[in-house]
Amino acid sequence: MKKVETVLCSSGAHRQVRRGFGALVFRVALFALLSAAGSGYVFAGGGAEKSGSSQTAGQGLAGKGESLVVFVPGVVSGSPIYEMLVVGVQKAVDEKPGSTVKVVEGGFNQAEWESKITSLAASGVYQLIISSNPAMPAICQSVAAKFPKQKFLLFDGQLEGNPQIYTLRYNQREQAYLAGYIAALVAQQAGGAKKLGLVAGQEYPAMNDIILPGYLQGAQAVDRVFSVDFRVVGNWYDAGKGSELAASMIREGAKVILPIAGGANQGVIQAASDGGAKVVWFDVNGYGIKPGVVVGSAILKQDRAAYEKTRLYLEGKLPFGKAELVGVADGYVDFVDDDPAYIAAVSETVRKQQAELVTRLRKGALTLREDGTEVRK
Ligand code: RBF
Repeated sequence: MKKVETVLCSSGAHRQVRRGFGALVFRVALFALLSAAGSGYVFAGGGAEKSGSSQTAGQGLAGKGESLVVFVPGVVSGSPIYEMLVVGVQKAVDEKPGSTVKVVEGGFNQAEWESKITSLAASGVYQLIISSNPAMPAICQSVAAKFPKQKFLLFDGQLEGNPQIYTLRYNQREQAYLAGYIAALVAQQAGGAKKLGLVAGQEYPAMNDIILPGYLQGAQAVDRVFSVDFRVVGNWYDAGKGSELAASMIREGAKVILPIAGGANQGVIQAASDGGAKVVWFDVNGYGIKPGVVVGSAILKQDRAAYEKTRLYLEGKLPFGKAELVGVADGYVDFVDDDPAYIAAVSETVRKQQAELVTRLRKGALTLREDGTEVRK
């Protein structure tokens, strides 16, 4: 395990990290889906309910098909990882006549998620509850114990050995490494301080142990001198706070910033645009959001995974009890290098260097374990 030193600054939400040795298209598709006939969409967080007419409770119980529910731990809008989840599940359901899906937004109060999932399970309506984020396996495990027939399909989290739960998570060490590598190459070419930024919605084990160190590791593979200024918004929606944190980082020398903060990402991109800094996007292709400012997109294929695993479930073949991990070589994590806005924003020299890394990862010539160990073939 590689060593990561952290220095807490006065704000408590501001860290310098240095290792010593060492989509727009989606939104359109999503809203088309959600407004299409047959899409139930319930805002459990805000209280407003817009459930679709054809997604009625009880459907599926009479052998007509399966009733599924997507529980979004937060809100869909502004969080590409959730947008992809909804799109993928909906596609699988659309292909299976008689099956239905309802999307429930759990809202930002994390303390309410377990009781909301409990209500969904207690209703007895949904054969499968689908969700996504690293906090969900523990919550669903506790609900599963009370409802032994309830099944769960969970992404972006891990739990093995519970016969009611299947999980799939992504190799975010590789995803973050790709982000750190392009960020450092771009910063290096810009000259000045070898300093990057990362703005997170909150701290959680996957962030602290995998994403942040992976980002730093990728940057230091370019030059060991690189450091990462890590700051935390404290929620997944506050664009004003995101902008404030990013502006402060830029004043202190950060050249490229990686925002992983849901709706707060918009503030980061605005501050970068105003302050002459660049942004690397995470989870989906972000080049179109601010062409010229977004210089990299390290993506997850959560739409693909959600489609495939929901389909597998509908075919009766989802291996409950298992926990899968997928990375670049498996085709579920990648770097978007063929977008015209990437080609226009980043010099050929830098693109060539990034391409070498991307190719090695895609071919499996290089893989990164989650603890950061590099495996070369
Ligand atoms: N990512 C988002 O984009 N939006 C969210 O609302 C969001 N909420 C999260 C809540 C918790 C409790 C945790 C642990 C993570 C959350 N994430 C969210 C981060 C997400 O799981 C993932 O790490 C990032 O999207 C990077 O792939």
